[in-house]
Amino acid sequence: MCAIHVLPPLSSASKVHALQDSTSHPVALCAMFGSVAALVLLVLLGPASASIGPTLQRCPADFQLVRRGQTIGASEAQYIAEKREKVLPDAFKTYLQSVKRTGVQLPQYVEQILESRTQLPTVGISTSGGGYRASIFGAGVLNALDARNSSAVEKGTGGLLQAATHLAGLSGGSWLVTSLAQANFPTMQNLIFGDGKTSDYAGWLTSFSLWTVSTDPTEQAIFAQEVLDEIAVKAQHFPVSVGDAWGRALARHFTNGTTLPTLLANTSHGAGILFSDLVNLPTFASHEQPLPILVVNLDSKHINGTVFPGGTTNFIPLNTPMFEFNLFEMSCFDDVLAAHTPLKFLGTTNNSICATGFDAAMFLSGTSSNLWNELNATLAAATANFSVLVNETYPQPPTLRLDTSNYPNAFHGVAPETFADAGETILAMVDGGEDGQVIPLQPMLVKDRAIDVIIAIDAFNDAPNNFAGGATLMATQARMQIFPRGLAAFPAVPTSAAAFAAANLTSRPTFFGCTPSKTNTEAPGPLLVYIANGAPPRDGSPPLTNTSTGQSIYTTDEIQGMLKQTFDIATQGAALGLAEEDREWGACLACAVVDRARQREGAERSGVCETCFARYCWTG
Ligand SMILES: *[C@@H]1O[C@H](CO)[C@@H](O)[C@H](O)[C@H]1NC(C)=O
Ligand SMILES: *[C@@H]1O[C@H](CO)[C@@H](O)[C@H](O)[C@H]1NC(C)=O
Ligand SMILES: *[C@@H]1O[C@H](CO)[C@@H](O)[C@H](O)[C@H]1NC(C)=O
Ligand SMILES: *[C@@H]1O[C@H](CO)[C@@H](O)[C@H](O)[C@H]1NC(C)=O
Ligand SMILES: *[C@@H]1O[C@H](CO)[C@@H](O)[C@H](O)[C@H]1NC(C)=O
Ligand SMILES: *[C@@H]1O[C@H](CO)[C@@H](O)[C@H](O)[C@H]1NC(C)=O
Ligand SMILES: *[C@@H]1O[C@H](CO)[C@@H](O)[C@H](O)[C@H]1NC(C)=O
Ligand SMILES: *[C@@H]1O[C@H](CO)[C@@H](O)[C@H](O)[C@H]1NC(C)=O
Ligand SMILES: *[C@@H]1O[C@H](CO)[C@@H](O)[C@H](O)[C@H]1NC(C)=O
Ligand SMILES: CC(=O)N[C@H]1CO[C@H](CO)[C@@H](O)[C@@H]1O
Repeated sequence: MCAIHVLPPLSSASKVHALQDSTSHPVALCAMFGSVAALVLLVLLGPASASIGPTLQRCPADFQLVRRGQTIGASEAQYIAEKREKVLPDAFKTYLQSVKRTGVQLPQYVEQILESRTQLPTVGISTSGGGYRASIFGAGVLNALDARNSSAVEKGTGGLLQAATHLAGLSGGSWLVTSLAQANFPTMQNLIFGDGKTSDYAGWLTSFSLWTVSTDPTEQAIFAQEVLDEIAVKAQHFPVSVGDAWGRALARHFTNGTTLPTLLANTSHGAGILFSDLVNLPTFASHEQPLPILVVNLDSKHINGTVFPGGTTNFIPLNTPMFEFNLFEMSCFDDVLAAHTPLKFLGTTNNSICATGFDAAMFLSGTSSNLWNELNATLAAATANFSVLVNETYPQPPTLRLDTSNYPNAFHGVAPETFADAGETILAMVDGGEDGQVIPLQPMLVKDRAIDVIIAIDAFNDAPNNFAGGATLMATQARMQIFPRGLAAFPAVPTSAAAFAAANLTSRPTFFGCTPSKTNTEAPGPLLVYIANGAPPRDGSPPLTNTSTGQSIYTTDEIQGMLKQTFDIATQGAALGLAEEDREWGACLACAVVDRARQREGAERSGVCETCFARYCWTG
């Protein structure tokens, strides 16, 4: 159980380490919170550091607060169309070259589709939550799909990342997606460790914890003071809560503006990096980056429903509408709301006075990873003081929740018959995985996105020893029965953890949706390529990828070890019943990537694709 200190001694890095072995959720949360006491100290300290925040001004003449419907916005449509035109033809050719290096003979249709301009598949990647473990595992899979990694190219998987159009993350996965986007799409090595050259971006700085940057109380207090000061400008016009402080703490790991030597310096630490501004970065201007999407849950007091069983952090009923932040909009694609508001003007609630600067990248990512609403009375005591501290500095109305990340409700009055929170002035948002869907799949089921294949990366800890067990796919399957209208079909998956385990679906890559139902051939929905952190390495070496969710300090060696094992998971496949790697895996993955395009053309699956599908498809 986690120790709660009223005043020093401060929770030290070594104490955080001591918590690592536990798999229990409250302890994981404890480790994330680090030292509450140190934050109490900060009130004793002096003056403000830099504060950047949203401002209010008259709205542009053509401003539209809400767009309705289950379709994507014009800006996204344009970005994807331009990417399709300018980037994808070469990206898929490069990917095909990588697949062909394995020497496996591909059916003619695979090459023909990947070399065409008009029949190219649409690939989305969804990367799960699970704290730093999930950030690292997700990065490891992206690395195995990256054309810039020559080992990945040798394996026949390199290049798929460059051919993807959408990249969704939630919670720990949102840290990966946000840092990757804002750092201008570096390689995974440079993303995690920095490139040692740019002074702007130094990597994830995993040598210090999320809340506890130092064992020295004075240093820790300086850090805490800065975090609190950095939300001063926002607090002038908007509600603030623990979610704002959390975002500022996370920014010291996942954005530009922080290096180890300047950790405590009065510099920006990424304040002012807006999600909607990222579109101006060079790799977005050139359409190289997939469109980043962060998923969050609404913690509504108006919704009663069944909480999906199984996951340790499941808390939000599955019948709650869910939200995403893409580069252009905050969106709800569920039919009960089906509404969108421009991200650039997040914080706005009418058409006359507009907020800008509200969509701070790490505030959004901190929302996607905000688990504070889950704390029970015992643990609430530990964080109450933190929330109280924010509230003492910037007093909030008694009705405002201090445990959630709060957004002025742009959808006030929208769909009052079906949207439970239409009457609320604030939308209280929390971690995107709290409904049990810990892989952000729903953005890939938006029909208008026409995703053909989802690479679903699972580093949740729903199985023993912090491994992934498939519960998150079951949650999405269950939710699709509650919100079926207007979304693409989700492939059938098993309905029990035991079934996942018995069929080894988490210990090797698995394809779902290989045989879409005959009645549904018009719109079969995407094929799912599921890559899970499900088992120790087949070669018998000690598993490194199953760290606890609460571990937030990692050495370089630890991370490199995890990346190496993840690389093997994502590049080796598994020949059924065999211990060694499947040399056809690169080809098999390509077969999955083109399969919906093949179906559209009316070609028959053949050659290696037939045997691959026999090997990797779950058929129920
Ligand atoms: C609250 O969390 C503590 C710490 O894990 C646990 O011992 C206690 O049983 C929990 N209480 C409830 C009501 O869930
Ligand atoms: C930090 O810098 C800002 C300007 O960037 C300044 O207003 C503030 O006083 C500084 N704080 C400290 C503690 O030096
Ligand atoms: C490719 O990935 C492997 C495995 O993680 C790693 O050792 C290597 O450094 C990577 N290469 C590049 C160029 O990033
Ligand atoms: C962050 O730093 C990288 C590396 O210097 C740079 O390419 C990128 O443009 C920066 N991003 C932002 C949002 O300033
Ligand atoms: C939810 O359940 C609570 C307790 O049973 C009840 O008081 C409340 O009215 C219900 N709310 C809705 C929206 O059904
Ligand atoms: C519009 O929103 C602003 C900022 O929240 C508020 O101050 C103003 O009163 C609102 N105007 C109307 C007409 O509701
Ligand atoms: C926050 O502070 C205000 C003003 O002191 C108080 O009225 C309110 O109840 C506090 N909120 C919470 C949740 O404690
Ligand atoms: C990782 O899995 C192994 C079993 O394969 C287990 O012994 C070990 O305790 C696990 N590590 C963690 C941190 O859960
Ligand atoms: C699952 O894997 C084990 C070896 O790890 C093997 O013995 C068993 O046959 C596999 N089961 C299926 C259904 O493939
Ligand atoms: C858990 C904890 O630290 N609680 C403290 C919160 O702050 C009050 C005074 O402000 C203390 O009395 C509690 O012990």
